[in-house]
Amino acid sequence: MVPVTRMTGGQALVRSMSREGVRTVFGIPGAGQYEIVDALWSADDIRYVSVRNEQATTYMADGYFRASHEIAGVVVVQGPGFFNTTAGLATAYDVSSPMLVVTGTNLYGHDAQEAGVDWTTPLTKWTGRVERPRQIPELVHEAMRQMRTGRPRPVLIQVDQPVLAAEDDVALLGPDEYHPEAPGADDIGRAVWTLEESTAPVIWAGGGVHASSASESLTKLAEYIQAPVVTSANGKGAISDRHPLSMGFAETRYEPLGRWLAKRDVVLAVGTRTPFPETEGRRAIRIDIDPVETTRSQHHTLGLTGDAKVTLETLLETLSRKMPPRPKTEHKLIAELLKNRFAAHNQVEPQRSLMDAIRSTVPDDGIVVQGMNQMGYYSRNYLPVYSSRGYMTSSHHSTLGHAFPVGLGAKLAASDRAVVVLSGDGGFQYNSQELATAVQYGINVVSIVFNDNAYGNVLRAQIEEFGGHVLGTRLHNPDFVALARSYGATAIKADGPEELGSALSKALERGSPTLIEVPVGDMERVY
Ligand SMILES: Cc1ncc(C[n+]2csc(CCOP(=O)(O)OP(=O)(O)O)c2C)c(N)n1
Ligand SMILES: [Mg+2]
Repeated sequence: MVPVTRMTGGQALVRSMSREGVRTVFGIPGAGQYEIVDALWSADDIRYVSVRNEQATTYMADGYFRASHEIAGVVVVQGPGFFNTTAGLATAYDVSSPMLVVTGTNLYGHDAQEAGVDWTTPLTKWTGRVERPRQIPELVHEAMRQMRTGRPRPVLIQVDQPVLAAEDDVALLGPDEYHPEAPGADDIGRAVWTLEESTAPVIWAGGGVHASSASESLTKLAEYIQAPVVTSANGKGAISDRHPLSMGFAETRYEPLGRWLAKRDVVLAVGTRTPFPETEGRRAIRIDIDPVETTRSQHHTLGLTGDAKVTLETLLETLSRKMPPRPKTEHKLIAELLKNRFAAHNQVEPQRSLMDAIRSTVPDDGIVVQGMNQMGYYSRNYLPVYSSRGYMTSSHHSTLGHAFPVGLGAKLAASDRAVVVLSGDGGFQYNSQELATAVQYGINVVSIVFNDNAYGNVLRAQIEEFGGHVLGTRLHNPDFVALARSYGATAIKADGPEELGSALSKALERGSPTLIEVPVGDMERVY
């Protein structure tokens, strides 16, 4: 028998979150959820981080999950509080980051509610409501199950204030253990056969590799079959870019890489939805936790629905009983291709020198967050990543403004890893107010703000593609160094790669929230 205790809905919610393993909650307190915040006040094992705009809550919970695999809570007031979270929620949905969002039910105003409108559906994997405190433990438990099984994505619980305030007999539950899903033996058999037959396989790794902690298993399989590995942007670090089989980001517009990829006879795609280019006679295997991805129609593709780590391990185990490891015949060829790709004459300045300064300063296990700015775009191709969960992007969502708060969340979850955010002046100002949060909670993220006083990408498009019709892209900016200092952060201006390297190195040593402003001019773009 589960013991029954008298408590309020607010207490039932917080105690359930605590029992289910939630250790951090992001939010802004307010009417409709006082009871939750009050219960958090007496919860010793949950840290409450209040931010300056709810927009940061979901970005932070996203970074928090990606760095640690731990699920954070987000508690926001209904209506505008919730609506402020939605860019982060949509991005988290897109990059498959789960988080437990809690708000009230009157989100839309009466008309919309009466019409049965539910705007949360496209933003969440699952939504639940409760009418009585005693239903809360079961609901939180189900929310965790939704996030810990299948494709991890945000979920939402809606609880009205009267339910939070009401007392009830509540039976608290504990966490469950969830076992990773594995594909059936037949599918494994078919995949093994395809890999055995292959003479030139390539592995295409995505963010799912990080989500299932499959980096080591992927590297082992790659070594056994001697398959070079390319990654999506979010998959960077799935195999260390120091590994002789790593081919880096799958930039097919770089022609030598595109041509090389076109000649591979089997593509083994792991945890990525990337629709790699199809070539005549080529076969593909797609491993994904989400059957939506494994059953997507693509020519000659075998879909394996399951957890990436378990599936890769089963594949290797089965394969190693059937064939010996393949000889290392391609290392030289790969090294040659990469040498050219990353050679100075094939890249642009000042991006290359600035990126080199960053890479040579950030430790191998550091986390770099890519903002939607010119240095960020450049990093997708040319920043080598040496560790799993060491590089974070907003993937297909291309969310300007996410980088700084994602970095804050990542640093909270992984305080022993250096976290460096690549921002532009435009993107940084979406959430610059969270410098206050960083200082208040001692979140020692280093933000590099590349300042061209413009929404530079868009400005360039206006100049190059729209006959110089410049509108809305030149920016009046604050003095970033003074702004950051006024919040109590450390701030410095760095002119050029050398100063950037030394400022970054000092910032990482010092370990305080830091902003480094790097003035830049117009930038060229390749890809
Ligand atoms: C939420 C959102 N709004 C708008 C855009 C369109 N957008 C993409 S990049 C960009 C400009 C970014 O400016 P900045 O951060 O200064 O970087 P820069 O391009 O100057 O390097 C804009 C407006 C977007 N991707 N996301
Ligand atoms: Mg800019």
